[in-house]
Amino acid sequence: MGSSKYLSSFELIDFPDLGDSRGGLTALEEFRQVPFVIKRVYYIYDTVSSVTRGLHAHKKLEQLAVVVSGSCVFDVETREDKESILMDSPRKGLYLGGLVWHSMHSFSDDCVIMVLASDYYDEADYVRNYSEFSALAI
Ligand code: T46
Repeated sequence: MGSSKYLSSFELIDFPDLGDSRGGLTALEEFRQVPFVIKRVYYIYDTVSSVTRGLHAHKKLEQLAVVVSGSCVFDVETREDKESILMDSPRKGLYLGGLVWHSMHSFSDDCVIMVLASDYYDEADYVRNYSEFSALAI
């Protein structure tokens, strides 16, 4: 085990399906499906399939990313784990807790990513340099 002072974990969460014959419905509630207080919601759309976004970690921010339409791949990395996760359902959420290096790519044309975040936007919380991430993750 390392001694980083930062939370550093990711987890794929399956949401309950509340849909019926009329269509799908998924609900996200604070401290139920979402393991933190939601202070901000943003969404990414009109994506370009050949572009890679992200390529950073956060120091303290917790986030839950939901691909509400289409699909894309999240590459996620902590000191201990590294995975490529295909996000292709509005019933899946990817929890990103703190120091998780992540990037998103292979966007479908209809991809829309909705992200719930535990804090307001703060550029000082971003770690945009991989060497800095590696040093903080120790
Ligand atoms: C993340 C991944 C999953 C704001 O001003 N407010 C905001 O709430 C956000 C999210 C971004 N911005 C500004 C900062 C940049 O000037 O919007 C611009 C684009 O942001 P960025 O290049 O960081 O976008 P992505 O897609 O690389 O990363 C985003 C989030 O920023 C990031 O926190 O974890 O999505």
